[in-house]
Amino acid sequence: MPSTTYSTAPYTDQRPGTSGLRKRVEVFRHGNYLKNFVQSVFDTQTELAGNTLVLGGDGRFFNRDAIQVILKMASANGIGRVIVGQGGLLSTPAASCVIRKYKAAGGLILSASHNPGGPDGDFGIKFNTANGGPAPEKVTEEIYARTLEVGSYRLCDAADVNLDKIGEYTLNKMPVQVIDPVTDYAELMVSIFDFGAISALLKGSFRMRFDAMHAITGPYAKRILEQMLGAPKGTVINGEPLEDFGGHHPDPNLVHAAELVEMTRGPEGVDFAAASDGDGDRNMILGRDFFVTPSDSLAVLAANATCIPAHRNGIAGVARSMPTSQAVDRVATAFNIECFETPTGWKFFGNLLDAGRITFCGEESFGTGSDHVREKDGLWAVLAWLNVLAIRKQSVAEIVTAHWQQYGRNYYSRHDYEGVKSKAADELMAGLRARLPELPGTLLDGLEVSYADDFAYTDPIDGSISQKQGVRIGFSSGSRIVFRLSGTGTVGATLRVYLEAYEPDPSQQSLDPQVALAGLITTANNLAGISSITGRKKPDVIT
Ligand code: VG1
Ligand code: CO
Repeated sequence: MPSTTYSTAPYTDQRPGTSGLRKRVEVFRHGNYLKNFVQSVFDTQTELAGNTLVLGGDGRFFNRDAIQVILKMASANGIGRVIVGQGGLLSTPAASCVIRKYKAAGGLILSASHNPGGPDGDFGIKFNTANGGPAPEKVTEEIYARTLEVGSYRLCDAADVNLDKIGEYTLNKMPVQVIDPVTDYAELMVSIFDFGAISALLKGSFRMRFDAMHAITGPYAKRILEQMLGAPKGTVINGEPLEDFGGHHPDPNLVHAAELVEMTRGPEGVDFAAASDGDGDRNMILGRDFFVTPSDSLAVLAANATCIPAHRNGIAGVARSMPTSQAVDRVATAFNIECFETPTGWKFFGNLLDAGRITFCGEESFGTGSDHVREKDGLWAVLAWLNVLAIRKQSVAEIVTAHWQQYGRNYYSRHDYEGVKSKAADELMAGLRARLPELPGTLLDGLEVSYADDFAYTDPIDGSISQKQGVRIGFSSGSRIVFRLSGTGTVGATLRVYLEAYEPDPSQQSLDPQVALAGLITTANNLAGISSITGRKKPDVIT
């Protein structure tokens, strides 16, 4: 089984976005698209040679084919050993856990997260470093630079590895270990949470549903919630991973998980419901007739961290991505712990977590996590909520409304305009950027602008600088409007408008967010000229 070097022509469109390289499946399947990228990872990440690589994906269409190709390339490139999840499966947080536990030099995770799958859907690949987290910008830029010049790739002509059977294999002398994708992750969860208290809750009259959306978390949720914690069978719905996610967007929000939301409605509604996305790193939390925004979820978990055994003595600090609401900032102030504002994308939390400066972090985009791994973690968030519910013995709505009464409520919403023409989106952002210097001190629809900038971040640990991370307009009332373009889409551009208003008065905290934010929404539209530039009258998705 010789390894052969094949010549190939580089691609010019392989720059990783917010979370790895993401394209239509047909792009990945065509020519050497996948191979050129993987070879660029092996060429630049030289620590992988002779060391362990973790490999797995969310099970979407093309996952298995891609894994076989990567295994043969790993062997030909001198990788020491590959640990791969059975069936080619590993959720993103589980991959992070496995990289850390087995001291791998890195990992390749195959997923396009919450984007649809299937032959006409999306595919993606992401490189994680030895800390288990998404590669920092410096590393993704190295890989990208290599994709522009890579002229050959190496592959060993061997038979496919049997991914379905747990065990040890060799591929042209390289050991391949097919592991159970759930066991290591489940053990980690046991070491963090109060499984006794959660189990007692789930075996009582409390009713919950977990929607795996036919994506990767099905096997994880069934094992942990139903088998280990004793939740009734049927607690996990849509638990069978499917290559096309049943034709749906595996995106846990009010729009795409509408069936689950319905189960929480009315007096017969369940007490608690949650969902996760394609690769298992996102989460949506619902109580009966109650939606917890991801920003509030982070704040509430931070405020209640000591309910969780691993955090009995408190947390070191918190971080949130810039567009995430400032609810957690108020908790940090009250607890006198550090709070960081980072650019969008989990990679920016890595250094802070590694340095022990933060314990919890989160994003408005249904991402919450802690220092247990270096990715956001959907099931972790679900278990964290269950742990808090089990200890506080109150409903989700009671806990969140009490939180607002204590800290004030940050009304929050994100409006997405999808599939906008790239030229129009760029024009809109450029127009906003040009106006930034003149805005501070002026009135916009009667609101005084206190600051207006294009968010730049200096990493407090390694000093690296990331610029142009989104336009922020802050008002003296504490309200905020943020504009940025998505870095994960595959068709045209997606404009995201983030709206936030602070309400300290408990008698004013029960409005529909779209009503509470109506004035800001109009201001945002007028300021950016959204309808005139994009031709859109309303957003495609409101979360
Ligand atoms: C989106 C979210 C961002 C998240 C990223 C990856 O990025 O806004 O908060 O980190 O997806 O999530 P963007 O650039 O499209 O706004 V996942 O679940 O795809 O790993
Ligand atoms: Co995801």
